[in-house]
Amino acid sequence: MKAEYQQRRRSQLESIKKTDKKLLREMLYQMVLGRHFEEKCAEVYRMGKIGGFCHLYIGQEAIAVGAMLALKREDMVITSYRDHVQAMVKGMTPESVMAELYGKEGGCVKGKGGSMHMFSAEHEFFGGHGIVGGQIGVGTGMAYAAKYKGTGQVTLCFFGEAAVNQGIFHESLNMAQLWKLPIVYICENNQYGMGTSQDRAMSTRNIAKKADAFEMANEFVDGMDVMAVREAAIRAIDRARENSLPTLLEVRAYRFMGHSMSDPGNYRTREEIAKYQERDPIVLFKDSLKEAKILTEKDFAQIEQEAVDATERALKFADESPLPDESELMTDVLA
Ligand SMILES: Cc1ncc(C[n+]2csc(CCOP(=O)(O)OP(=O)(O)O)c2C)c(N)n1
Ligand SMILES: [Mg+2]
Repeated sequence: MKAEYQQRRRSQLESIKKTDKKLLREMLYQMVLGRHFEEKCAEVYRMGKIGGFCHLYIGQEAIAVGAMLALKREDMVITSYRDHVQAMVKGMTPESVMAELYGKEGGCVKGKGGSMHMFSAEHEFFGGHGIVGGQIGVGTGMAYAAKYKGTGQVTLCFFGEAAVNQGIFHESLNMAQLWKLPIVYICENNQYGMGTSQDRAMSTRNIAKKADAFEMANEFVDGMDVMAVREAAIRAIDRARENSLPTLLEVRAYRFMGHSMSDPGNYRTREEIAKYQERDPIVLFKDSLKEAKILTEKDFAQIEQEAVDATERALKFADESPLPDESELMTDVLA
């Protein structure tokens, strides 16, 4: 494990040297904010301030940050119910995400969506979807629309590894390659679909190669290494923007927490979780930035403080925001 960690750091260092320092700091900040925001969510959920389903992103921060900070502002993103951090990395405020979690009027969809349904058309963020794999079809349609209208937008479509077993994954990839759509499919392989490990549900470990069946470009990426994710995302986004072609990225990470707040996680061992926590993507990135002399412990403490402050402001905003008015009951609802 030690040798593997050293190897990752060496390759991360190479890539850090080629990247703008301000951007590196922003990447670290977004990862730390994502982690702290989600830890606070768990805390206030237990206090009863958040109701319903709530899926945390802890351990997977390098995927959203590595991929999304390689986008242009006008590019589009769609994801599953594990969506709080993706929404913030796309530019939505922590206030609007936390108030949504609280079911309050100040939330990004006025408190009517909750944890699984973050949306903001203004930020080109199209959910937040509870149906496993549903966003793969919708995201493919978004990419089709962008191509049809000639907007030049690229779509990033995130989904879990369990969604790959759904028919919609295969139907969508076929169409995307056939119609040459500007989309990047990002499979966040956290190795579990609820309590079921990938090994128990899929005949192969190799998800990236499934794209070969459609003659689609594909790559396997280390999801603990934010720079590796960024580099693979840039290659895929360029392919979409320059040549209007899709890519499938399989990004392997690990879900540090249970599937949702109601999951005690009895199906995996403490040892297994500890093994992955040893390679925490935030610690890895921080250590590499220190080695590259781009960051000091003091800078890191400053970044952590900024993340704490931003989360505290979001919690205060959500607490003080009113509940939605009764007159909102039937607005924005399709029946
Ligand atoms: C069509 C459908 N089937 C089943 C479910 C119940 N369900 C919710 S999450 C989940 C597991 C999905 O795992 P994965 O795609 O790997 O995403 P992760 O939760 O690991 O991010 C399942 C089976 C659902 N929401 N939708
Ligand atoms: Mg999964």
